Amino acid sequence: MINKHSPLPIYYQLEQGIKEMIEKGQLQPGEMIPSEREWAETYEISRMTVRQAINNLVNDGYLVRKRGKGTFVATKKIEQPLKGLTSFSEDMRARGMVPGTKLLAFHTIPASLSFAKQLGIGEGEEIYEIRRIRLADGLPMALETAYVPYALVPGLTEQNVSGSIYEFIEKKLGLTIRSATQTLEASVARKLEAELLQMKEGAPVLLIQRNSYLQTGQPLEIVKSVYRADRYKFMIEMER
Ligand code: 16G
Repeated sequence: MINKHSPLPIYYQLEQGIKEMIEKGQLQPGEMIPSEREWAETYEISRMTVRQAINNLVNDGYLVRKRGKGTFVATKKIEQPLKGLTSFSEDMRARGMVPGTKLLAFHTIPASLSFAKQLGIGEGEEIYEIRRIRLADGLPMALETAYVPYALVPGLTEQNVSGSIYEFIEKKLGLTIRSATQTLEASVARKLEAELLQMKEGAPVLLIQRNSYLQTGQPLEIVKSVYRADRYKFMIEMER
């Protein structure tokens, strides 16, 4: 794994080597990796070099450090294609995972001017504010806050929004969700977000905003989400 005559820095070679062991399954998610001392002795390199490689892998989300316990292989990130307009529940089920929801807030508020414009309604008209933690196999993945015009789905209940909103809108209300625009930006978890997503304050997150529309062209929702960057990566297919 380490070639001391290579022009590549040794920490980099070790980093790539460990990554390869993870990709090939020689090191499994949840498994504890050897200690710094063990790597250093096995490859006759300095502990400083080992530390640098491991730090990089921790920062990139391949490894996690647990204080007083050791360093472990991280759970593999969910690779989410940005292609079809799918719901969280559909995405998780397609991966053989069980989608879940923890409802944090569900009420109506008057639309601000900005929300009203985006939702094609008048300022001050009622909109639902639905705040949910989305879970996959019981683990928190994202924090979502959705804004939906009240007049569009007047009968929404706590029970409906605790399951799949898209399923309710399409199967129960017979509306067709047609298109969406989505933006994605990097940020860090604030205190409350970190608590809700069970991560450290300041850890990297992805902020996603989706505005989706019905077949009629009517805006359906504005959803602002905070995704754990250690659990997700997004994939875009391109053609030229
Ligand atoms: C996804 C959508 C969100 C939508 C939700 C419906 C993103 C970034 N967001 O999480 O806009 O409201 O799915 O999921 O993909 P549900 O049908 O499971 O409630």
